[in-house]
Amino acid sequence: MKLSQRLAAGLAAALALTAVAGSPAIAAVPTNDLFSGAEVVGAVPFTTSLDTTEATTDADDAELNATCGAPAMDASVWYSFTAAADEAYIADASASDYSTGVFVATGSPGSFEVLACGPGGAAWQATAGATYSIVVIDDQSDGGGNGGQMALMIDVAPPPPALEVTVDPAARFDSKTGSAILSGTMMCGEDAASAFLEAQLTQRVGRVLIRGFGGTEVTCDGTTRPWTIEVLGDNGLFKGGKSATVTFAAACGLAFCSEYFDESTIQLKGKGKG
Ligand SMILES: [Ca+2]
Repeated sequence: MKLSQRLAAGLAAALALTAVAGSPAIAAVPTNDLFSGAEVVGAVPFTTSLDTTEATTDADDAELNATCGAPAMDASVWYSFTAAADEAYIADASASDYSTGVFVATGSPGSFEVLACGPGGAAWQATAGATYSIVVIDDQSDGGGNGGQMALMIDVAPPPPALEVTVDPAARFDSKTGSAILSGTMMCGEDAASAFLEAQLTQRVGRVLIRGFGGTEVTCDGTTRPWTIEVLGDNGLFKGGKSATVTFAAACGLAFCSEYFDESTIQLKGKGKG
């Protein structure tokens, strides 16, 4: 019993020593730390994993961030990608074990033009034959550290989710509360990562322009569903009659959003069946 325990402990210690001796004292500075060493990306889909703990930041990073405003630009690594076709692409580093930001730019130091940037990833419309710098940074949103184990995927971007919205030409209003209840239908594709539906209602009541704003939760599963939004006037009660409404909806996928915008005049009709 005791012997086997000692053996086990000794074996574990030996393994630990081997592990320490077998790994480098520190991670190396990535070869694509700088613009000049950018790793060329061949065909997509492209995936890579890289230890960026020794990556550095410099003035080129700051130039890119001048138009984006990431909280930090630490541990940047560079990729160079020449698009094969006029197509939308996505660079996604969100699977990394630290908080990343992704920049996509054309040009070179001193004349960068940033096309897209965002936390975790960025998507952009590419032109066949054009070369893009794709830069993954540690944006420090997680509060510290310098880089980590980065995971990057570059591929043709998925299309925006499907989105269809209708707004009913008549809405109910409740004379007690002065609220209007707008309605309609909405369908958004199940590939939507986020979606919303909002409405603004304005109505002239006497000399006053009553305004109100409301929104509702939406479910994106490809099914057309009815929606209602209750709108309370910010500065008075809505009444029966004509009213102007602006409805805005969006459904966003991994890369792009579909948007819906409608401006119309609807009828507010009294609550109840008479
Ligand atoms: Ca760098």
